Amino acid sequence: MLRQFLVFYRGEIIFTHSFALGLNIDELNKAKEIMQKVSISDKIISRSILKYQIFHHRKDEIQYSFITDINDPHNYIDKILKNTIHKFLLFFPDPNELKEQFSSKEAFVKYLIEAQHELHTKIALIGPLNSGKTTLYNLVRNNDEHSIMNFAKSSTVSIADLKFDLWDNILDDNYSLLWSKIIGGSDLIILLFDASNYNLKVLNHFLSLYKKESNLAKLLVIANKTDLVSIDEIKRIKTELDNIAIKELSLINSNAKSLVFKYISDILQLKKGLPANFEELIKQAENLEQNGNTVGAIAKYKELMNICSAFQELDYENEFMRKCDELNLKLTKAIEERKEEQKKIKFTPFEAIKFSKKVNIKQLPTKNPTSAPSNIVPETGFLKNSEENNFENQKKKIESQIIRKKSKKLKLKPSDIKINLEGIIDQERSSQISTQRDNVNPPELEIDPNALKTDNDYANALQIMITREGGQLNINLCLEFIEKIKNILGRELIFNDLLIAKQEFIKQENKS
Ligand SMILES: Nc1nc2c(ncn2[C@@H]2O[C@H](COP(=O)(O)OP(=O)(O)O)[C@@H](O)[C@H]2O)c(=O)[nH]1
Ligand SMILES: [Mg+2]
Repeated sequence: MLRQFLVFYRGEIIFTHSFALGLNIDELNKAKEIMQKVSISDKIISRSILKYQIFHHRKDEIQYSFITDINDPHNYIDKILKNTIHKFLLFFPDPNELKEQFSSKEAFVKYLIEAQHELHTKIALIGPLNSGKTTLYNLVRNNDEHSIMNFAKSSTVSIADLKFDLWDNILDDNYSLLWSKIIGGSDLIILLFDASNYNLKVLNHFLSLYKKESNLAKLLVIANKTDLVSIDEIKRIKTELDNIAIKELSLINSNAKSLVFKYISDILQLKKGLPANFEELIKQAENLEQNGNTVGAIAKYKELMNICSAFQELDYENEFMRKCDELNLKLTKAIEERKEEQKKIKFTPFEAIKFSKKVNIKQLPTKNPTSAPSNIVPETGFLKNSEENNFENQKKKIESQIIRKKSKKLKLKPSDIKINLEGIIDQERSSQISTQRDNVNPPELEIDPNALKTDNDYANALQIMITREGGQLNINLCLEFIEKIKNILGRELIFNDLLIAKQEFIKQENKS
């Protein structure tokens, strides 16, 4: 049967129409390459590719291809392809303008549908007497019956846009020699048997007839009259005929016609209508693209490509593939640019960071809680270390800091921060406390880099590190500091950034 018609112009696909599953985009491109190497022009040549045949004709810069089943007769296809090319040139004299010619496209597809009918794709009903063949034939056929000599009747059956010739025998002998005439030249053989009364020997006879006469045709085996047997019985039949795929049917059921159509569509892999949400998926992809979510848009276009491939929408598939290529290129460029920028970014810009916001700092607990903090630099909110840097204050400062951090829902687990107060106490005992900040041994605070997840975690850790060095920075400013560093670097922070940030801060503080 005719599966696809394709037109290439200067190596690009400019027109496709699919009736059934054929070659996908990649396979087509391979086929196109093979065909381009063939120097013969103005003559139809055919090749077998995978399980299909390609009938190919090249004239000047345009190539035309029919993709058909492997068993389709050459002389017949040749004739129809020639007529189709002639018609195509009448509809589209200038291939450059084809994209805009919507109405001509529709009219040409109508012509293609007619051409498919002309091919007389044949479906033959075979099987033991009394299995329900004639009942099925009458259920699905159109009103255009005619006799084929004295052994068969034929009518057409329409499924979607396609038309097939359906043959039913009028023989009353399972072993008649005329069965081979019914089977020969078929695209699809439907072997029907009565699930409530069948004979394995007779079934095997029909199976061997199929293999002998038309084994390139597709085979659909149906157990009919399932209304007369139990589910267990059907299971038993399937086990008995375990190397054959068997479909179930009851022709007295109201859904019998649509079920038969579904079985035929599936086995011939006919083109299905696109899913209902297809348009919606396109919109989603376009929105993602417009909103700058390139990765999301690529994923959505790939999803659409898979749908198009399954539904044989090659035009769409091609379009989405181009979109993906475009976006991938954009993404690669953006990544490259970002890498270049990151290379330029050094840690030195930290020194340029200035806090414009004035943040109030609560006075740390001192021996005289009413006295105003004289050691705050007004523009920055930084605390200068001076006389409060005695050990008692240092200890209280750490303790109050821990309380503050707890109240701010610190995301670091308590186990991530270990404070060794013993060290402080030891120093207190040794009473070798200097009023100079540099001489004070800060309490030991250990931070687990792996526990740092959010900006708040980083801000808290930075505050702890600064405190260890004897400096002090309000938690809000720490957070602001973290955000600015992130902005400058243009990436997520790592623990090492904190160490450098802390050093920079202490350096700045020492200068002030
Ligand atoms: N119960 C039942 N009877 C069926 C079914 N299909 C066909 N029949 C009956 O089986 C008999 C033989 O059907 P027919 O189509 O003439 O079989 P053929 O010899 O294979 O053409 C007829 O009486 C049909 O009404 C079915 O699914 N269920
Ligand atoms: Mg009959």
